[in-house]
Order: sequence, then structure tokens, then C-alpha cells
Amino acid sequence: MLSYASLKATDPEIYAAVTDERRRQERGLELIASENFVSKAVLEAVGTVLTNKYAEGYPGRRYYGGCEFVDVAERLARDRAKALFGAEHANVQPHSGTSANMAVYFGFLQPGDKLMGMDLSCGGHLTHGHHLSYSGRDFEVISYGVDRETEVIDYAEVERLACEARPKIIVCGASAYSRTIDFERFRQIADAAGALLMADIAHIAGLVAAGIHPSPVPHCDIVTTTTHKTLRGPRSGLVLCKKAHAKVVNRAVFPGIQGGPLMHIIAAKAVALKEASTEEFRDYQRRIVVNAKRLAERLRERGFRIVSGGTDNHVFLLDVASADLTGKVAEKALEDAGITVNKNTIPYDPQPPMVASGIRIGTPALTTRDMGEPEMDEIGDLIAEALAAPEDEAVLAGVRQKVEKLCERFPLYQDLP
Ligand code: DSN
Repeated sequence: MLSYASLKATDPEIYAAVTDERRRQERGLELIASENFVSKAVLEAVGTVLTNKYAEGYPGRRYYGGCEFVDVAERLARDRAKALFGAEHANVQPHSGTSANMAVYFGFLQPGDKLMGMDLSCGGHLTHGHHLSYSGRDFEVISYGVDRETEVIDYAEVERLACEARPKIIVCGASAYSRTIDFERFRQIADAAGALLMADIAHIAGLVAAGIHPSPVPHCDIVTTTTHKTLRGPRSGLVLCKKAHAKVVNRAVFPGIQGGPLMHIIAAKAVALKEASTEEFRDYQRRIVVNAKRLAERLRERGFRIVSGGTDNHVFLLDVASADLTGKVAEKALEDAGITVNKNTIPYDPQPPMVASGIRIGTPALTTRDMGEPEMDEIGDLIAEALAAPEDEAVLAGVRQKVEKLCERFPLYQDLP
């Protein structure tokens, strides 16, 4: 494992930021649904000399000499991504999920074309057509949400909207949606509307890889994902698609929107994809869902309302307005208590996003630390205790002490400084 001795000697300020952050990660309860803790092997790959190499182009067809070894890494990443998800083609160069989505839109759409995606306030993502993102600025956006009563996707309504607007691409997938997504039904909708179908599985990629969430790959023209959420790889993205779309996707990524690929990150993606093909990883994914269901249930028992009534996956939204709080106040109280979550709008939220009526809670990171159902009950009680007195420093300090005690039982990156 890296010792960081040179970093410490060269730049003590950055060294301190790194070690402080490591301590924060170890001593706190990480419940942000999109975060995780990578393995030591992934961490080591990120810190390799592959960061020194320029490799514009693709394996075997580069614009620079000396690419024989980075070609090995990129071919491995590509082949493992295809095998893991059963995809015909993979492009592992996108630097992030946002870049992966951008490549698809710029590859298949012209400015002004119609793009349909899930509204951010109902659980979608900025890059699914929000007006502040490139996706909402360059294209004509049609948004779908969730049913007001059930808070789940109303597929008949999505079909009605799609057939009326006839978008060129329909995006399915979400960043704050706790129910199983019916990709087969989305395919029928896309066919009825004459649209390409793209799934963004950034959040559920690990569950899909493990066969716990139905796969979009057989039903979608293109699938994008990040690699650092449930998939537990380095911070990055990738695109999977049918062979027929491979050329468009490759050209859109490079030279369309990116220059040199980050070869150290691609190598780390290859490592994570190898890890994701093991039985141990499938068991880990099963435990993420068990933990999310348990934590949601515990919070329900403690009097909170869970959006849509529960969860099928790794995440759920807690309606803190049901406890006369805002998401902003709840996030801050929990942060002071050593529990990290993010405020999040709930469907049809009267509050703006920076205030919000909910918090988003996810279990991938704590499951990586080997916490299980007994700990979820304990954490549900700690959250309830903190949220019962969000302004009371003594209560929050007491919760923080219990959080630190709990965390001590589940060490993280023990041999890092
Ligand atoms: N920021 C990510 C998330 O938290 O879901 C999405 O980009």
C-alpha cells in the first residue's frame, strides 16, 4: 500500500487534506447513495505511472507511440465490461457519467433535437435534460416524472408523452429512485415513439452486474454508467452499446468530447470490473439491498415517511417534512453527528433543491465496511435521535460519539497513513 512519504515531504498541506479526509471517511457513517470505498487494488491502480501516458485514439490505433502497455489495460477493461454486462461493445474512456451521457447525445443528436428524460426533481439526473446542464441547453427536452400518489414511474403516462413528442432519444435511469426500473416496458415505449433508448445505470450498475436488478442491456440501444457508485470502481464512466452503434459512440467520445484518456483510471476500471465478476461481489450487492430495506424499515418504525413506501435497491428518500424538518436542516444535523447524507427534493417538493424536503440515503459504502442488518437498526436509531434535536449540540455530540464507536468496529484502509 502507498505510504505517501513523498507527498508528505513535498506538500504537507495536501498530505494533511488527504489524511484528514481518510480519517473523516473512517470515523463517519457514509450514507451518500452515490459513494463507495474502492478496494486497495483499485486504489493502487489509480496511483500508477499509467497517469504519465498520452494515448489519444483506441487500442491498436493511437496517435502516440509507446502505447503497447496501456493498450493491454484498455483492452482488458473493454473486454471485462462487455463480459460483465453481456454487451456487444464497450467504450471505457469517458471520464465520468456526465461525459458518457454527453458523448451519446452529441453522437446521436443534432442541436435542437428532442431528448426525453426523467425530471431531476422526481429522481432523474442533471444530464437527463435539466435546463442548467448542457443536456437541457442544447436539446429540446421532454421530461417525465413519477405518479403523485404512488411516487413510482407511470409507464402509461411516459408512453403518452413519448408518442406525443416523438423524441429522438428516451433516457431511462435515475439518481434518486428506489424502485425497480422496467427496461422492457421502456423498450416498448421507445419503439412506439420511434426513439432510441438509452439507460443511465450509474446508480444501479453494481446491482445489474450482479443480476439483482434486471439488466437494460438486452433492451437498450445504449447504456451509460459511472463506475464508482454501487460498481465500486474509480471515479469515472463508461458506455455500452450494440455493435451497430460502436462507431458513433467511439467517435463521439474521442475526438468528439474528450482528448487523452486517463489510462491510470482505465486500468483501475479494469480491476474493478474484474472484482465485480466474482461471487463475493454478487453477495456484496445482495447485502446492499438487504441493508437498504432494513434501514428504511427502521426509519419507518421511528415515524418517518419513506418516499414510495420503501426500496427495491440501494437507496431511498426520507421525507423529513414528515418530521417538520427540511432536507437542509436534516443534512446539517446529521453531518454534525458524523452521518453523511445529502438533502434531496422529493417528488412534487414545494421546497427548492438547496432546501428540499427530503434526504437521500444509500447503503453501498457501509455495506463495503461489512455493516449488516443489526448495524442498520442501530444507525436508524442514531438518525432518529439526531433528527429529533437537530439544533441541540449536546445531543448531536452524543450521537457522534456513538457513531465513532460503531465505526471503530468496522475499520477502513487500516494500513494507510
Ligand atoms: N452526483 C451523483 C449522485 O449523487 O447521484 C450523480 O451525478
